[in-house]
Amino acid sequence: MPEFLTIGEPLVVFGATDLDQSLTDATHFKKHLAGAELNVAVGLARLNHATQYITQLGVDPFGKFITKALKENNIATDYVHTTKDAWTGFQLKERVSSGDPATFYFRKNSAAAQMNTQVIDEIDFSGLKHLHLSGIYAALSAQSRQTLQYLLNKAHEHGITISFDPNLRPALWASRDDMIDTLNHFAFQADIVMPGANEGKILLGSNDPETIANFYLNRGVKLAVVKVGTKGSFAKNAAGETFFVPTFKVDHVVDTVGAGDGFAVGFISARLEGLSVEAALQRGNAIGALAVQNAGDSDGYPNSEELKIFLKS
Ligand code: KDG
Repeated sequence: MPEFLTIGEPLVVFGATDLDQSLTDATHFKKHLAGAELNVAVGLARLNHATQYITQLGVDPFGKFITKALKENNIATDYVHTTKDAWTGFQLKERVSSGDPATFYFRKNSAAAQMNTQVIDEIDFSGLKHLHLSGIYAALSAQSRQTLQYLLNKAHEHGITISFDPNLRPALWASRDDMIDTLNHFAFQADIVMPGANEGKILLGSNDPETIANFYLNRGVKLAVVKVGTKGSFAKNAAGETFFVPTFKVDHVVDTVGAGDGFAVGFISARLEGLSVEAALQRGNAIGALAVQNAGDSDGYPNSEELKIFLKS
């Protein structure tokens, strides 16, 4: 019976294989699976957590590629819809020797952006323990924001814990103010909020982990988890306890995209398994470190055995 649920827009990403070439100049690309919430679903399923994913695909080769990948990754497809009226989104991604790669989206008015609240009405919430949401789905359309709010309300009614990763993507928003207001509006309704410290700078004007945590804890969030770049991860709970776990050293970073979602996989899966906040931060850091050593967003996410070996080493 599924215990983990998420909603979002899956993407196909064409990652350039030409190093340090702009998207204009790169000529070779490799196809991977992407989409922040889908990354989290892939990671949870790989760690044997029964996972449901709500989305909508176009009737096109990208949609078929994603459906195949969902099945290969043991993600339930009961709530994966299709429409003939819109395409599945995709994006291009640079390959860079340092820093974050530039990306370019082809996703406006995509199939996933057009899901409405009816898709939520068909969900069987029995047995579900955790819902993970991200600000990317909130950025897609007025309809996606309405659907997200409806899902949040239903999850609250059913007593399911909710995590929210703001996942700031300014390119998807009409304005910076709209982005900040909407993301904080959703964040305040979650049990666990997990921004990056640099996102805190934009969302509330500070990149100090404890200031960020206090901002959300003072507004009803139970646990604030802050990813502090290459340093580690910090958490503070409503009782005022603080935790910090440093990151694992990575010798060769291939691609930073997907590391934040990998962190979410580690943190959420550990909490679902009853581990402490500290152990959850450590597992989050571990999967983030594994993620950056591979080109695809989720290609480096481990199964239970691989995770055990990495943590031992
Ligand atoms: O977090 C990784 C995502 O950025 C990537 O998979 C693509 O969902 C995506 C987005 O909208 O940026």
